[in-house]
Amino acid sequence: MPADTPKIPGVPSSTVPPVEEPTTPTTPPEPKPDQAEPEVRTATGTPADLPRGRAQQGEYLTTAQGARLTDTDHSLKAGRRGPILLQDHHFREKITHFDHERIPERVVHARGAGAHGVFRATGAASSITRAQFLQKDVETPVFVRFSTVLGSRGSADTVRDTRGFATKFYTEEGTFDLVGNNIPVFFIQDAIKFPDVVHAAKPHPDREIPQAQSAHDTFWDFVSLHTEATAHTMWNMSDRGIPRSYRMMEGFGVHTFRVVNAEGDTALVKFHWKPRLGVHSLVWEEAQLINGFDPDFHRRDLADAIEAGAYPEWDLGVQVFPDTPEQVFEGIDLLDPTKIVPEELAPVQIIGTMVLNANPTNFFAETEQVAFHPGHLVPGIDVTDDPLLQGRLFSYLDTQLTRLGGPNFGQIPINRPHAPVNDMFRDGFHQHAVHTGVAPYKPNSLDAGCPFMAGVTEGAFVDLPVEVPAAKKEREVSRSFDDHYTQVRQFYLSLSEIEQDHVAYAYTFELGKCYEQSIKERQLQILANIDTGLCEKVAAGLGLPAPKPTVEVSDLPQSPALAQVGKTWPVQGRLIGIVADDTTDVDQVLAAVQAVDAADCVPLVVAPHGGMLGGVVPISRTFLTARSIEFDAVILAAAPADKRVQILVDETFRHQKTLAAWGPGAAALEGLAAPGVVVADDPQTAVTQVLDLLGTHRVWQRDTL
Ligand code: HDD
Repeated sequence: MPADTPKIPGVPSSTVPPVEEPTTPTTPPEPKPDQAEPEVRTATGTPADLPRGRAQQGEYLTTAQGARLTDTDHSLKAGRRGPILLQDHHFREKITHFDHERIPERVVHARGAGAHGVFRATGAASSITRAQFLQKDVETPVFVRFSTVLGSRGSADTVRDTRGFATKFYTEEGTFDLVGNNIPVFFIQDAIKFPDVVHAAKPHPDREIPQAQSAHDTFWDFVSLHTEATAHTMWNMSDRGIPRSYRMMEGFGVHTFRVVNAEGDTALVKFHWKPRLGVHSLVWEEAQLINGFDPDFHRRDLADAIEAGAYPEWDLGVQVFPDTPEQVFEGIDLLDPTKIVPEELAPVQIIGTMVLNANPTNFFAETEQVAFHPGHLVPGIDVTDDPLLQGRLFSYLDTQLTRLGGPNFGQIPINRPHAPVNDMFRDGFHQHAVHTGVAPYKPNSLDAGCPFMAGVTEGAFVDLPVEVPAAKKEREVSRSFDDHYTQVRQFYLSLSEIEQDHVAYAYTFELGKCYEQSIKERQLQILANIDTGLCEKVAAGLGLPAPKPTVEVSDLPQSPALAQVGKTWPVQGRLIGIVADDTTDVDQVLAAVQAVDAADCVPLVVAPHGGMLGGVVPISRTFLTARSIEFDAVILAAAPADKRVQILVDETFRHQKTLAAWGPGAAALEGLAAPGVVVADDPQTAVTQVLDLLGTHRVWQRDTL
């Protein structure tokens, strides 16, 4: 502030000493070793050597045009107490930019989390596809975005919903996007119904509630009238609708794709992602609590795991079918996206593995601006005539024009192909390239005819000359799409009894949130057609009579691959709470922490206060900040008489998680003798038993919900 600034009558001068400007920048801290920097792509597709760690790297704050600034805290006013002057170009530039910081959120899948990684092919697919990135030992950089479907960008993570699982492979032959979900079937068979299902499932247009969930009248109104949605709806009501973690979800390409090998032979395939950690879910009460206590649960879980070096991995697999003119396999129409092909009929053959090993550097630049499109195909992979896929081929390109502000979204760093681009596209909003030359057209002579067309031997994408059956134009689907129930019954009966109970509970919850009696009755009729037992359970919960089936649904063989419960999985990355207080033997707590750590799990010590326990063990959570939902298991090294610890124990028990104790901690488990409640002699034994029990995810024998 200049010393001669006139004083305002009646207002004392500031006594705060002026800040010295500009401040001297200090060197940014080195990134942690486990925070490997994701590759930053530039206009030419080569990694740029950009510094990281601070928002601003330069010495002085400048305007957007590079002029150095003296002050960014005060607008230019006519006197200290006067109006702001229109001439304040810095104020207007700063606020205008801020006003436009948000872009439209995705109309669906608005809430998501992304990560960088690498895909390595086994080569097993080389017999069916010539795609370069699927040949033996080829490594391809990837970016994956997981998402919920219904909620807004700021909505909670653990709602009951489908999860998006979209992967961008930056291959040497161009970008391939596999834009899938964690559920292998879809609500509709024809893309023209997409606005209907989305309008029905999104919050009601009058009050814009409820947020991010299907438990409301319009959703159930639609799906109870539109029975082709029955399969997807039941998958949503199953535990698949509330995954424990993005790292523990399967992914499905849903549609059938057509692949072609080097000899020109074609086959039909369905893509599957198989998580190395297994498929696991939350329980509904837990999911609801998480929405309040940690709405970013899935986002945090993914980022924390990657930062800790516990890189999540998935195997990519394909089910392969002969490319017959009918495109039907074992009676299942491969063009119907509401149907699966059970793995027992067509095993999933592993063709590669994906590792996610780097968090995005900037959420907006990467996770928000990434643009997927099922039409981003590479030579060797083509689409089929699935009417849902055909419609998607239009929608994804179209939506980016509004969301990312024009046709040049492919130039945004995260969307830039790693293959050379010579597209002859010019101009348009947000054009970043400075194209040279005068002949961006073909044919030309001024550029000596360049660029040239490629043939198969030069790695061109060739549209496969697939026969289209002689047909008339009509707004119809194939009659083979008509059965909306048989596979749904197969899915339900393939689940374990526990999972079936969860399904019944989920329907009862969701329909219980509807107001319209007729909607509940209509949905009960659908359930009666699938399974009378399921219908009776839900009807009893709703206090309504269970209708009789109106159609006869035949029994298909069960598909054990559809069930989640009953298998054992690796436990790496699981979070284990260790409750202690100032009376606890610190060496023993340390031994437990080390044993958990040695198993590649995460020990989180919970104590009455923050800081260190006995000056030795760092405390991760206090009784105030800890809640059971964060832990996969809880070990008690003490039994403090604190209500919050009691809640922690109660919830952990209710949610079928392992509880263990040693020494004084045993008192906290008194009266809880049940499977999965372990009292051990020492910390090591307690940890070993917990890790053992975690292999099945939950203690399913304990029927506490
Ligand atoms: Fe879609 C986004 C998956 C049918 C129209 N979809 C979107 C995303 C995923 C899926 C994972 C988020 C991508 C990201 O993270 O940016 N969608 C699916 C699957 C479907 C499906 C597996 C069926 C098998 N979608 C579908 C249809 C239509 C759309 C039938 C329209 C006719 N989807 C869109 C969209 C979105 C989108 C409006 C919103 C944002 C975006 O595309 O980029 O165009």
